[in-house]
Amino acid sequence: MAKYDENQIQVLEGLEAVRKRPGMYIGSVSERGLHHLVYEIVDNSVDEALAGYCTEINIEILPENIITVQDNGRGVPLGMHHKMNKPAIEVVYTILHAGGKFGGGGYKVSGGLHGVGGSVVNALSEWMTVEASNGDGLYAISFARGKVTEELHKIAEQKKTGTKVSFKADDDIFDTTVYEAETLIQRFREMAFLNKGLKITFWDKREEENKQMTFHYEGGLKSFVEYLNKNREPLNKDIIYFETDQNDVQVEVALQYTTSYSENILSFVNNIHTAEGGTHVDGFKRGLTKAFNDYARKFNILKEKDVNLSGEDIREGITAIVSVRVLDPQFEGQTKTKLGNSAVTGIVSASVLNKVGIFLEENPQIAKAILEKTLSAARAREAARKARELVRRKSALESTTLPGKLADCQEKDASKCEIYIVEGDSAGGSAKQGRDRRFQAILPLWGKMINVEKTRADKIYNNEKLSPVIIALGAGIGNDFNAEKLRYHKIILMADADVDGAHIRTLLLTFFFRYMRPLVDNGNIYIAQPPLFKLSKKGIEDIYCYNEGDLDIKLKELEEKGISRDSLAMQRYKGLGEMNSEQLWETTMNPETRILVKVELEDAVKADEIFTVLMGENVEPRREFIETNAKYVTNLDI
Ligand code: 28F
Repeated sequence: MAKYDENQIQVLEGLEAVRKRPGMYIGSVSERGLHHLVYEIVDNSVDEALAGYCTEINIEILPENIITVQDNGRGVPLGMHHKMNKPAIEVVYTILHAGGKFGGGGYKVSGGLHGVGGSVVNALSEWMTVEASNGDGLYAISFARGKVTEELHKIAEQKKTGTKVSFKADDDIFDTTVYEAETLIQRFREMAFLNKGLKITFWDKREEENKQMTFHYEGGLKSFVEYLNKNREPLNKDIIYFETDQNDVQVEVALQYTTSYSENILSFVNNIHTAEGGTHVDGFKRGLTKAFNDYARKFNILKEKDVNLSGEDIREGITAIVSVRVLDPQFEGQTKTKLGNSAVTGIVSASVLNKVGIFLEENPQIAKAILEKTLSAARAREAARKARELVRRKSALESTTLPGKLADCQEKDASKCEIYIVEGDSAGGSAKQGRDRRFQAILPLWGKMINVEKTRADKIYNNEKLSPVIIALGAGIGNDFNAEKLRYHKIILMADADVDGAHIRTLLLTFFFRYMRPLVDNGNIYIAQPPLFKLSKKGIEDIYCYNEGDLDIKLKELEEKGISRDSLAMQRYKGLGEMNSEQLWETTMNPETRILVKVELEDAVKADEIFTVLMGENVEPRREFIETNAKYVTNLDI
């Protein structure tokens, strides 16, 4: 009978806690949580790289979604752990938070969900095997759901050091155990950018995929900025890059200006993407603004009496990565991705002010080009403010200047209201008739709208296609955006399933992503799914199908009821206009029967890239993107 000393009990309690509430440790048991398992294990190898011992990490997905991660670090120690009287390798992979790999001294910089480490992955895996070599033989230990099934034993002679972890996620825990290669690839690419010189290889060996990629960037963050700007026109050819190390805070920054109007700053703490920003970003902005204003005054681009250039104008067109490493990061915010350490602000601000100041002095022509752009942004913002004042005054004067085209709803509580933004007057007409006017408003849009990716804020306000949307939603745009003033909590885009419909939908989504970002982050935006086919036959109710798969299922069901396919009339819908108001209500607007797709942005980097490619200046990357992705497009009306 194995003696249950306090160590075993600690292990069992830890595993119990993790399996009972996995969401507490990996965020969720959805596909995102599944992917976190991989990130946690990879983070252990990245720690080994940060300590200077690992130069390569290889990740594979095997058939049946088995993951293997291998590094060429020192190998998890095989010796007895001083306190736990069992091998360190077992401690690292079974005791919660045993990660503190380098104790107090070194950096425990692994991130994932703030260093829960390999023991959580072990607890949530049907099985896991950890192999390690410290230089005199390869040893292995195996587990099932975190419990040892095979004690540590030697499996081969091996001089090379390193660690290899293989695991299969537990079907009993996760909604899905099928990995999405593209999502993992995004994160591996990011890890390689954040850890310059580290080579990460990925191989998806599942039959239908067989995808192999290698990420290796000697340029680190510089390569990251190049990657983010690959579809933009740079303003300064070479990328401004520097790293500093002060009071246990490592700062690494890369930035480049382009002709775009958006501000694109990505920030990381100990390799964790801080989507909500924090003190490192505040410090970056403060240092940057001061560097440019000091330079502008020193070289008389700003006169004594001129007001300072605003941070917002200075950051127009910037792509920047701010990556810091701190010993004890304090994470705040809704999704715990905002850095709270106040000391970091001053450290980052000082290093940015110093390094950017030197760069501007050494590159006057680049300084001039950026400042010219800043000054025109300031003028445009002033014009936009005036335009906004005009719109506001106009709407203040005739307080009901809601756009004429808007058929508003009766309900006044915005959380119960929804607005359909409909493409085309005909569909708009039948939507107005078919809707439930108590809580559904209709705003028909027609023709092409401007592409905000290529336009500055002042043009947005005056655009007669977009201003009805801005006024109808009532929450303003850009820095003025105020979610409290939103008049409808559901904004539903309803357009034809053809290329024009897709184009107007993409233009609207680009506009929302660039100028009303909280709508996207808070999940206010939906896409209506009109039916693609209608099956009809005398004596039975019309049957609507929403895509090819749905059609096959419905046809099979009818077949089983003895109704053959050729006894049915099948209509393929080319556009919303082909439905009358009852059909439109029944199939696409009635909350009981409709299908809505909520627009969610999993990954801001990916979304930014898509919007820049699809809507940006350069044609070439767009052609490339469409050619690469065309095979995924279904039902494209030719
Ligand atoms: C595929 C996953 O887990 N790699 C790891 C190491 C290396 C050391 C270590 C890990 C000491 C006692 C805490 C080796 N030599 N890849 C990995 N590589 N853990 S995990 O040490 C664990 C600490 O418990 C290591 C000297 N120092 C550290």
